[in-house]
Amino acid sequence: MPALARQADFTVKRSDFPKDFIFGTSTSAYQIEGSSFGGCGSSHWDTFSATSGNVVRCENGALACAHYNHWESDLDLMKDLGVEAYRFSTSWARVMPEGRGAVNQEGLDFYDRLVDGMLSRGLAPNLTLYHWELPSALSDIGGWRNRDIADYFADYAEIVVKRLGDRLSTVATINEPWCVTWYSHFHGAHAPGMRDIRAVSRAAHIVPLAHAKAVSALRALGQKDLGIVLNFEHTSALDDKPSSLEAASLTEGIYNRWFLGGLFKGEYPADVLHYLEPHMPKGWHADMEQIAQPIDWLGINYYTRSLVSAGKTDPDCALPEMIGNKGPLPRTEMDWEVYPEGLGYLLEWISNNYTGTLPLAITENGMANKDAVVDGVVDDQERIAYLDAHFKQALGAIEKGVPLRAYFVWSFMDNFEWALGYDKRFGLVHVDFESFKRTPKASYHVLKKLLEKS
Ligand code: GCO
Repeated sequence: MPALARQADFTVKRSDFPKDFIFGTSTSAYQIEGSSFGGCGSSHWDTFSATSGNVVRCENGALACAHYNHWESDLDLMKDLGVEAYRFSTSWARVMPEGRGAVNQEGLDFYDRLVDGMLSRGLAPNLTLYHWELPSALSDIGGWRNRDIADYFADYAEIVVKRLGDRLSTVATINEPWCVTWYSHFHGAHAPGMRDIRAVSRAAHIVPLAHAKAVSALRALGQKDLGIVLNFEHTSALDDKPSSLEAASLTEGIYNRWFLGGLFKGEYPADVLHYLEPHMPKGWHADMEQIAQPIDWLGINYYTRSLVSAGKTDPDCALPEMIGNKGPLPRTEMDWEVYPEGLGYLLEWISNNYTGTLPLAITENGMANKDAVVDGVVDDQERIAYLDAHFKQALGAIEKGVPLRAYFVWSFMDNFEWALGYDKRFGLVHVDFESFKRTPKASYHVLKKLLEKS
């Protein structure tokens, strides 16, 4: 496998981007805050990670980066970096420890201070309402398989936005529905760790429904700039075999077309629906109009590509087996191939086929790297090369007329990388998970240079 490219500086310039283009960084609550602080309730990630075999060394988000206690200096570092915006999330389990009913005032007060802290440092707050901390009490009653959760989510969204909404630049309902549904209810890789066709079929409809109910509730409050964040992989067939082409097309349908179809066309793609419909909640058709109600922007998370071939499927399986393969490209610490062209392709494909003139934002892009502090320095030149190549793709898309408005690097700092625990470092800032010391990496310093107003 070829080595990752290394690069000491960016080749793109700030002035290559439109004047009002927004650069930001991104994090999520469970991955950084420390869920043991401040009266936060139990979430399905706390119990999933405590179950051996699910998360490396059973690591969890109890302490994470202790951002709950270090938020002021973290925001100072972000201000110093020179980004204009910060994409953060509120934890449902922190705001409502039982998922409904009582509010943990201490939790809401924390987010209130955090948002004020962003504004006083010139950082535009971009909120995500669900980045995966489903309260355990809601998991107990079926989580995303239970239609009632959609209403509870809308109630939670209202409570957060009533408190913070007057100061937010944008609000995203749900982060990465594919991960919330397929990765968590069919592949079993994320909480709640299920592998069940009925579970995923229900969740794949109830998650968009929850988004829609939250959008309706927030619109009624007069909240502006409402969106959702979807993740995409560039998907193609491993080879020319008809079975590979078929498997790639179905994978692409599940990953890239299902949620776009529901949200922007009011219909799920027929090739995927064929497999899911027998298990979907009764009366699902009636929800499609609400699911497809207009939103104000779409967030796109992009990291890598997938080369798909067909597996051996037994006749009684509900869904043919699809295998994701790696090609010959250099890979990050996640073992993900670096394929910047996929970002350019997807931006054009999404806007041409689904979103038209709707503003788009890259809400996550970045890489995990083998980063270590040596003599006080983290020389992550691989990350600089990775970001530079993806910035170029973003620029290319803008030149072709894609209404791309913002780019958020994942992530501001190293954090809890879900099932992979603390080994995978995605940050512009290195975190020592014992002392909680922060060390800006080389990528932070060159990004700061790029962002300096010239
Ligand atoms: C996701 C999440 C992030 C991850 C990041 C790297 O995409 O899984 O939004 O929480 O940490 O994507 O895997």
